[in-house]
Amino acid sequence: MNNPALTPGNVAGTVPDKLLTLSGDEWLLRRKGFRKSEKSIQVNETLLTIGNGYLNIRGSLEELPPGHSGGMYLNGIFDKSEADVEELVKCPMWTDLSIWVEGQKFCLSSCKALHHEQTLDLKKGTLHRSTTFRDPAGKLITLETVRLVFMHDMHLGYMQVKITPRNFSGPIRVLTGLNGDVCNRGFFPREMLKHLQLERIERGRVFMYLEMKTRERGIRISEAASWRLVSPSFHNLKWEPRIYGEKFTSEITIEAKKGESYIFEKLAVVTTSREIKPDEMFKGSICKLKAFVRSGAEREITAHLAAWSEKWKQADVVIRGDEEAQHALRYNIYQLLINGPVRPAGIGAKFLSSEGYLGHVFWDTEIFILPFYIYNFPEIARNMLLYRYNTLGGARENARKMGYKGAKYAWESAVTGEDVTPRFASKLEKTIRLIYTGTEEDHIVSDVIYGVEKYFRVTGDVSFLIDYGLEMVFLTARFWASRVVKIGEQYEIHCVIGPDEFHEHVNNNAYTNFIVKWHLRLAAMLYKYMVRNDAGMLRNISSKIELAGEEVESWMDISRNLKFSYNAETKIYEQFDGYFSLRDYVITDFDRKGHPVLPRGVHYRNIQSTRLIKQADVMSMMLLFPHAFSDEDKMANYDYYERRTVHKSSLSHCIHAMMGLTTGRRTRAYSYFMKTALFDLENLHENSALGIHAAAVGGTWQTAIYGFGGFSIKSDRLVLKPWLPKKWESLSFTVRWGERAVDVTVYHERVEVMIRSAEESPVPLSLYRKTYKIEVNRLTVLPYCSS
Ligand code: IFM
Repeated sequence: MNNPALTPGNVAGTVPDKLLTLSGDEWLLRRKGFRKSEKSIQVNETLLTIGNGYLNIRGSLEELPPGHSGGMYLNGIFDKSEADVEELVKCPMWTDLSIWVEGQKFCLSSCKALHHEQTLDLKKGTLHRSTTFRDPAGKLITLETVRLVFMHDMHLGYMQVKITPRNFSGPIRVLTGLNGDVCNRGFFPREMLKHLQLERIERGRVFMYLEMKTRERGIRISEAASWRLVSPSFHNLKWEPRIYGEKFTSEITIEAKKGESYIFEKLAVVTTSREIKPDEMFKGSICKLKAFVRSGAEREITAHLAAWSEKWKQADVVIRGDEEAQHALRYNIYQLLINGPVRPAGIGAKFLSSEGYLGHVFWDTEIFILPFYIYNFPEIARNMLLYRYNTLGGARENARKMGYKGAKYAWESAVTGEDVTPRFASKLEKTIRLIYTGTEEDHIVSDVIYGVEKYFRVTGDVSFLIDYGLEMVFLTARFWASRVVKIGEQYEIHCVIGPDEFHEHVNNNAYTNFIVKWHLRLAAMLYKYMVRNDAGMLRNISSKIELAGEEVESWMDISRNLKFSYNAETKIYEQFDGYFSLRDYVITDFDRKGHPVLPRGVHYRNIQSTRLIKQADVMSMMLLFPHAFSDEDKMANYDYYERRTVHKSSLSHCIHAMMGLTTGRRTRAYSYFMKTALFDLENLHENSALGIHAAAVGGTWQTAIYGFGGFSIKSDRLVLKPWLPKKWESLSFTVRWGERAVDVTVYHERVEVMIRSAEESPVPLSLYRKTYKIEVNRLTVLPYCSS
């Protein structure tokens, strides 16, 4: 078949090289060489993920060598089918490509790589590959690819492929397509879970089209793509589109000349029936594709690069004097930039980088990830919180099922907000056992509200609070009022799991009790504020959820009288009832990677009978509520718990970094920061193959801004208490605070602050406890203090 799209004049030209050239080294993540091990292949795939928060694609090699775990994931597309619980669905792939010469596939597993490198350009959101293969017959081919999904138009994708035969001339077959024959990997080895079924597959003169739908909810996913040789142009090229079941393959055979390069382009459009009516999907996708083909990729790439440049202008954090830290921090910010939901949606604990944790949304989202968006892209933060509002129905169902009132946010959440925590998991002790986080790790309920309050405090988005936030705050407060038990004059919370998941079924976990205390007080205060200031609006909300003043009084009472175990002599908070009577061990040894080594006699099967903890727990409480604890308390608890923490969670290091900075344990703070920042880049827990640790990514940003930058906002005032490691020359960042933008640069001898604002009145700033009035729209230089 002749491909009319290939006729000269019918296609837009190739994209000018300058658009796709790589940025400077400091913006690149280079992965050189190829190792056949499944782990190594999959770690690269995770690290090299590209995306835009709507659709993200793992950085798989186009030929998908054995052991690969390639995948494209769309935010919010979940399905259960034969899986234990709903999981993020692996969607049809459009980036697969294979090259064949005389029956030999050019694949890194069967050919020798004379040179191989994949490079992620963090500044431009592009993934580049360059490989020179030698096949068993000695034929050399260089393959260069660039792929991206567009930041300014979430539905579009682009791939450029350049093939150069180095030492031969002759036919080369190049195949690519749309592959709906994809399965999730499941829980057990070699388990494959099919979540999609074919709805429509079609080819046109210039396009291929595939439409699949999720088996349970019937959400359709369509992909339309064009595939063409753009240089040199041939008049009579053999183009063979073929359909095999759920797979579309489009083959082009070129009569290649030695040393000549052949450039192909694939343009793709991905949509779902959430954005377009099912019966309009085909037409809509094809029209969009045709428009894309007509205007050519150059225009879209230019717009994409402009969108990336805007993102970085807002979000970049610059560390001078420490290249490793700078690079790692930028990588983490890149991850945040490619995962911000463009419509109301959650963010999973592995972002959209894999099926790890089944794509579920945890407390990681509000406590670790959300602050970056609040301070940089509040509209994205709003989308994340709207997801929680939209899942209130599921949260009410969770409470009802467990015999409670109000709304109980799910420990693991997907489409509806009903709890989707799997019943079994292979835990650290390497056995399959029941897990209780879904029924006991209830602090999530207040973690979500913590996110709501923080969002409101920083953005001042009153309409969000009135339209959505209050209902969330009140319904979840109602849950807690039905969840607590009254023992004498005190209230207690029984049978929970705190952030430290080694200890299950415990009573009065300090973190949980503290955040609940805060939450109930907040709910009561907001109610009272509304009574005074907007009684009409309050009436609407109250009648919707049948809320009366007496109920609110009980929240205040519970908040005042929740139990805490604090030893005034030692200043230590007991992590939960009975913790101090457990066997005591401290960590004294560390392995090569700096991980704590369990003391002799302790293993993951008996660790619950010791005081060793998995991750920051009391420390998290002190970090989230810094004003509630004295410096002495913080120091005493840091020193006590840090030695008993084994950091078996990626959420732990950043909390210790920030608490280390607060308590003056600065050297360790830096090393905790680097552990968080390099968590996936160095595959610290050897599980990055299963996806990016999103909480560590958010925690990296927080440690830079809150920790080293010492930045916070306290009602109407800006607070700065920066501290720079010796080798850092400076730290610069910009945050948004309501309508204002705040630029901060910290040097060893001065702190520069510029508040950009249309509102002209000066802003109070506390710097190391001294208060200044900062004139807006002018650079203010203040003294730095390192002690
Ligand atoms: O939410 C975390 C939890 O705190 C520790 N285990 C992993 C979860 C998902 O990241």
